[in-house]
Order: sequence, then C-alpha cells, then structure tokens
Amino acid sequence: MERYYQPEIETASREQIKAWQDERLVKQVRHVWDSVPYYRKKMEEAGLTREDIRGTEDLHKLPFLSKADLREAYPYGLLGTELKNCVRIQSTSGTTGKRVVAFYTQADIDLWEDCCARAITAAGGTNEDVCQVSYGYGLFTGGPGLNGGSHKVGCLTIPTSSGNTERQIMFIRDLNATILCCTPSYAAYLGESMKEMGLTPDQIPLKAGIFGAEAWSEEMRQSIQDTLGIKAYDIYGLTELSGPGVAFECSAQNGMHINEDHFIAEVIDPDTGEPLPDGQQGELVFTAITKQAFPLLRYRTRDICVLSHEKCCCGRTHVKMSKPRGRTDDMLIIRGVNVFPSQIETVLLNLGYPANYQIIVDRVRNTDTLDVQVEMTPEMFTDNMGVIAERQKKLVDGLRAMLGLTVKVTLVAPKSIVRSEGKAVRVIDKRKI
Ligand code: DLL
Repeated sequence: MERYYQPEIETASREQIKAWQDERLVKQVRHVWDSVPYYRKKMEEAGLTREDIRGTEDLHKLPFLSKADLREAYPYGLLGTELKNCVRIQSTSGTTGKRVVAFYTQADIDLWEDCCARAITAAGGTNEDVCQVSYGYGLFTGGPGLNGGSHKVGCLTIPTSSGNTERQIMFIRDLNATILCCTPSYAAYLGESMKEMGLTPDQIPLKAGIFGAEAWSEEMRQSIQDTLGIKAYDIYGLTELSGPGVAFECSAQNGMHINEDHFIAEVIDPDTGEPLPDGQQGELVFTAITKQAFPLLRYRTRDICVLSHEKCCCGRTHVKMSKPRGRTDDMLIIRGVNVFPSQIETVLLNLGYPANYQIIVDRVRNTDTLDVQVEMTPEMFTDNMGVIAERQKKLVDGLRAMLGLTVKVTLVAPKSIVRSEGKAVRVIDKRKI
C-alpha cells in the first residue's frame, strides 16, 4: 500500500493545487516587489507592476532569473526578508565564479524538510527504518536536507556524511541500515566495494536508496538495484530552491513528482524562452511560491527534462518531471553534434560495463575529439590486445549508433578511474575556445 507523508497535499485534486498556486503566486509576487529591489527593477524593466500578476495564467509575463543574476546580486541582493529572520545559509558546489549562497528562515527549513520527508516516505520509509545519510554535510544541501527529512519521518538517522567507505559499510551492516541516501555514483561505489568483500545482496540489510544530485541513467539504476538488492529512487533539487526534495520518485519509479504546493514548474525552449507543452523537452524553470528568505521567481535551472501530467498509479497528483537528461551547460557540442554524458553512460551499461568512465574532450587541429575512457571489470581484464581491440570496436559501434558520431574509446584497467564520494566528474573538457 502506498504511503504518503502529507496525503492531503500529495493527493490533492488538480483544482486544489491550482488554487494554492494562484493564491500563493500573487502573494509571493507582491512580497518580492515590496522587499527585493533587484527583482522589482527587473519587473519594471519588463513593464510590469505588482498588480499585473493575478494568477498562474500570468506567470509567463514575469522576467526570468538566472545564475548570472544570483552572482550579480551576491550575497544579499535577492534576500526576501530581513537578515535577522534568517537562521541558515547553504551554498552550491559551484566551481566557477562566485558561489551561490541561499538563505533560509526556520519556516523555509521546515518546508524543505517536509519535502524530503515526502521523498523518504515515498521510498517506503517509516519510523521503523534506519536511514543512513551519506550525502555530504555542510554547505552542500544533500546531507542537511535528507537528515531533516529522515527526522521528520521518525527514522533512526545515521549521519555518516560522505567518504570513509569502510565505515559506511560497517554502519550499514552493524546498525542494519534499511535506507541509503547518497549520490548514485557513490551508491555504485559502495555496491562495488561490498561485492569485493564477498557480500551478496541478501546479506545487505538495505531495502531502498534515495539517490540524486547528479544525472544517472535507467541502466545505472538497474545495476545499483541488482548489486545492493534494493529499490533505487531518484530525488531532485537544487540549492537555489532549498536543496533535495524539489521533486522525488514514487513506487512507479518513472519520473519525479514536483512538490507543486511549493514550486511551480515550467519547461521552456532554452533559446526563445517560450513555455513548452507537456511532453516536449526543454529547460526546467521554477517559481518558489512559499519560501520567504530566498523567493526566486522563474529561476532557470539549465536542467533539461520533460513534464507529464499523466495520472500516476501511486495516487499522487503532482506533475512529474522526467529524469533530467543533463544540463544545458553539460551538453557537449562535438563537431556540431549535441552529446549528453548520459547517452554515453546508457551505451556503456547496456554493453555490460560498470558506470566508471570519463569523457575527455579536446580540439586537435581545429577538430573536436572525444575520448571515452571506460574501465574494465576485474573479470574482463586481459592483456590480450586482440580481445581489447574487439571490445573497443563494439563500444565505438554502439556509441556511433547512439550519437551519430565516431568517437575514440580507450579501455582502461580496473580501478584506474577515480571514484567519487559526491558528484562524479564525468567530463574533462580541454578545449580552449
Ligand atoms: O545537488 C541538491 C541535491 C542533493 C539533490 C541531494 C538531490 C540529492 P546543487 O548542488 O545546487 O544541489 O546542484 C543542483 O544538480 O540543477 C541538477 O543539474 C543536478 N541534479 C540534482 N538532482 C538531480 C537528479 C543538489 N536527480 C543541480 N538527476 C541541478 C539529475 C540532478 N541531476
């Protein structure tokens, strides 16, 4: 039987959801107009006043916010309340430019943790469960968000944070952890390590995993489920909007329900900014309608996905987003062809390789080159060059069929690609353009 953390919200009628969104959007726009001069100026430049937004039908009139705005307004320019009302900051792991700093009131933390509690409950979590949170704790939102959600559900929470793989496995086994929260790449690494220790899925007490913070393919889900003997659920979110739990997967495991009582989702054409209908792929844009301290309106996530309002068998009524296939900014353009790392991952896993790979992009004599370094499993490892060449050819053929592009494949020895404890680094782009 499907369980919900907040059934009256999660299974509300579409009319009710729209009514909440209409009312909250109008209130939020007025609040932002009055308290965030940076955004008010953007609205004025678009010829809008606070009275022009009368409901969700008017949402498309509002100007977009982008990461560039967040950098420009750093640190306090988008604050929606007095600093004395804020109790926490979190920050992105951004490697370029200024970090994004997001602010939270206690009410913002509460709603964020509620969203994470919905995700844990959807994955089957109850107060009888032991939930090991192996996302990083600190400025990264993964640890604190799932930790809060786990408390709300009443799970016994093990805040291991990321890293120290031996200790992770010790706690899973000694304390009978039933739910594991971490990035999918770290889950795969934990699985690989347990297998090496001779543990079979039935000797691992885990029953479910809540994995997100990076793109991962269906094939990778299958492989993690098989190694750990669990059901693996996707969870999505971003620091700018609170953190994990903006959307989460249910028992149907085919897309994530967006918590629409807090976030209005749109998919737009990334080039023209025009909203796209259900089923069409584009960039995901969110409007936070309940958050006080960091009330972002029409924030462009750069994540590429598809929305679906189709009825879900789990009983939840909130719109579903597909697994993001990547970000507009991690889409590679190789000799004019669009390539997402997730497409490469699909081919590798379908041909029986583990999700340990790295994509190296370069430009040699004005031509883009793409070298996919793929790790062999210990069982595959051989020094027979003929066998290796044959395997590489199969991979090149598979990738050509998927991408429409001939790329180089290099098979490398087991354990030669660095394992990640947080978000995996899949692409190294050496082009200087
Ligand atoms: O990654 C929040 C999070 C923590 C989500 C733990 C899920 C679990 P940021 O560091 O701000 O926040 O990165 C946000 O990560 O825009 C996506 O590109 C990517 N991302 C997050 N979840 C998923 C997912 C956290 N399930 C950025 N699938 C987002 C694919 C994801 N990409």
